[in-house]
Amino acid sequence: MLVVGELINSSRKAIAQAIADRNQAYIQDLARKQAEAGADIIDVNCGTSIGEEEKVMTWLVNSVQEVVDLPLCIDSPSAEALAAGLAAHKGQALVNSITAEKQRWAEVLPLLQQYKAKVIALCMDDGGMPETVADRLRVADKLVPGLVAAGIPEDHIYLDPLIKPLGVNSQYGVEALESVAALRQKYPKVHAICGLSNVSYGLPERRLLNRAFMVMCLTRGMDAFILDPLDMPLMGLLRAATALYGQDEYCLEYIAAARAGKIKA
Ligand code: THG
Repeated sequence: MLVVGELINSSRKAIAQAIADRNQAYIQDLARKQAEAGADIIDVNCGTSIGEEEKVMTWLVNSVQEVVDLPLCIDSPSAEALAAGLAAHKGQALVNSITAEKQRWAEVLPLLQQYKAKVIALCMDDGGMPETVADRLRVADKLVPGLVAAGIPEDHIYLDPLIKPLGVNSQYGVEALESVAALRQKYPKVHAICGLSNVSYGLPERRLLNRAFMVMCLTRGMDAFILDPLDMPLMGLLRAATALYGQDEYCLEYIAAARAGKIKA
């Protein structure tokens, strides 16, 4: 199971403030805490730093990699910011994200090739957000063969079905789950990832929905999550569900996490 720690994201007020103040200690502390809690990759996002995204992304990448020995998930709607982040990054980055939109595809693909990066591929194209399972499969049928033809190995690709808020439509959860199953069946060597918290947007006690949804996604083949690794019940469930789903040989990861006090009933 791949855990991407989501907390260094400028849509969060504390991060927007830390970026504005260039508060490196705050960013670095949050990077360390997420790594300590079990994140495999740290997401860095400065989407709200309009006009200075390249500078801010470079600063974030350098600040985080100064204190944690992990690859980063370079998360930006701006291709220039992705390029700046990749140029500063040490090791193999995860680019967040490419889509089948003509412009996005043309801007991001060369970066993947230049930096041999892994990539999150969102199941969307110029037709907009996917509505149905069939929409997502149709877009994946452009994304996966297109990326493979461009030299990106299947196991460097993380398909994101794009999770929509359950509060908007009571079928959005089940639609996402069926999408994961369909994507993994059609492309078994390609990974599936999602941002967990989208599902609970606008509803009370969001963490309950996020936790339940994580377990359900996992049993349909999701093998990577963008989440809050400091949510201890969530990480406990993640390790338990991974072991129960047969993805943790001899329950070694589960046992190690319990021994280290990182998960707790
Ligand atoms: N797919 C991909 N990338 C993504 C997402 C996705 N990146 C962004 C997002 N979704 C996942 N990351 C976050 C980061 C932080 C928060 C939620 C998702 C977060 N939100 C607070 C909340 O919802 O309460 C915001 C409020 C605040 O703290 O200020 O913390 O789906 N590929």
